[in-house]
Amino acid sequence: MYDLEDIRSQFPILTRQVYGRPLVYLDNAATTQKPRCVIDAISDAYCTVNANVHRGVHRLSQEATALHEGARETVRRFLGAASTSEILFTRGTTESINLVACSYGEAFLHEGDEVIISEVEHHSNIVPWQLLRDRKGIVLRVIPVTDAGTLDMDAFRGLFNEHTRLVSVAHVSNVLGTVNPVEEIIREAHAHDVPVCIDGAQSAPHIPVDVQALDCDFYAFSAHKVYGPTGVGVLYGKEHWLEQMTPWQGGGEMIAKVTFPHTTYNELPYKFEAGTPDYIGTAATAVALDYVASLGLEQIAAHETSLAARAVEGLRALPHVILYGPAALPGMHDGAVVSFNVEGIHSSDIGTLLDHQGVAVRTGHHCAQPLMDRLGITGTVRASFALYNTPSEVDTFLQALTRAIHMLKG
Ligand code: 7TS
Repeated sequence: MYDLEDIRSQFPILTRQVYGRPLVYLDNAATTQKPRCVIDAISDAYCTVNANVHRGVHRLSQEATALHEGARETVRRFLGAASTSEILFTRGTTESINLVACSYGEAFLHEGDEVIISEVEHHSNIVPWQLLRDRKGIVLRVIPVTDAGTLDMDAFRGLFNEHTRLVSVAHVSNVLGTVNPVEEIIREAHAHDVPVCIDGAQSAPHIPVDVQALDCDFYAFSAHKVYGPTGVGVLYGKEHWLEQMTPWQGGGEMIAKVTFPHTTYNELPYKFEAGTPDYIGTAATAVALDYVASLGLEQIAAHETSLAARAVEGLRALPHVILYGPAALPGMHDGAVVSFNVEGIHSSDIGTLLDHQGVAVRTGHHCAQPLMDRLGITGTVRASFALYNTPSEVDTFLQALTRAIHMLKG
């Protein structure tokens, strides 16, 4: 039973007011709010077990290590990975993708080799590959987006050649909410012996993911978008690849033996985790993932999708509103994100008028400028839903938007 009132009571921030009105937080694709159990986990860890991990003979360090490594096991379970040696902790999706670009890039990519990305990508799945292009002379190939906001799969199939070495694509678009057909993408890429990296920043909070069933080679997500703390990310990588990849950062933890002439590296996953990890953050991440699992990602997704459908229905009925992506088509998409504009009005003007009515949305290019170029716009207003949002909040958002449109368009 999905008890919204009980769920909301666990998120302290949801009781606050903005400009004298109850906060309606619809910027969840940027970051989610935190339940009390996650906030308490951070405070409890600092109050009771704080000590550096992996290196202390003393009791506190052992307990902190157990929490940190226990969190790795929780992430392994959350993703359905075969082993904790395939679960690397990072600072976020961005760092996870940079790790793949640097370490996989160093080991496997040479001048003239090709990496396939797509036109819907967040900048964090574009720029790391451009940096690699500038270092190594690789070539980027881009899957075009159709007018419906979906990936052009025929064009995708046509991008493969003997130089293709990696496909790196978003599971869910942070702008359009489109769920990309990653199963098909992975099947196609593997048929060409090409591994696939999935940017799961927007799917981890919304879609149950089993990396073994998906058979992806890498999968990246951020804890802060799954009700966990900021500053913690995850990279899942198949052991087969991770074993062959070189570390991208050097320091403590990632070594087996250091001498001036030569250093050998630690075993997985530590080889890729230089320096003191955010063990307080990983402990809180585990609490967040357990919280999500206790509610059930299927139920969460069904709830969020129904909120998005309600929003789309309301938006369609409003004058001057232009919807983007699958939301613009009859039938509904299954994401938790809706992007739109009001004819002739800058997205930030709408965002400001909504904010003054207590409704938090994101406006602008959403770190996806190439997609904006494709759509021929500079930005959108984006409402994105989470497990604690309510149908009545959607209605408040629609009423606030109606008022904003009335003010701006008369
Ligand atoms: N990939 C996608 C698809 C994202 O949506 C984001 C963040 C990232 C990568 C980067 O995640 P980070 O945690 O490393 O920053 N997306 C957004 C957004 O849509 N609004 O703010 C951040």
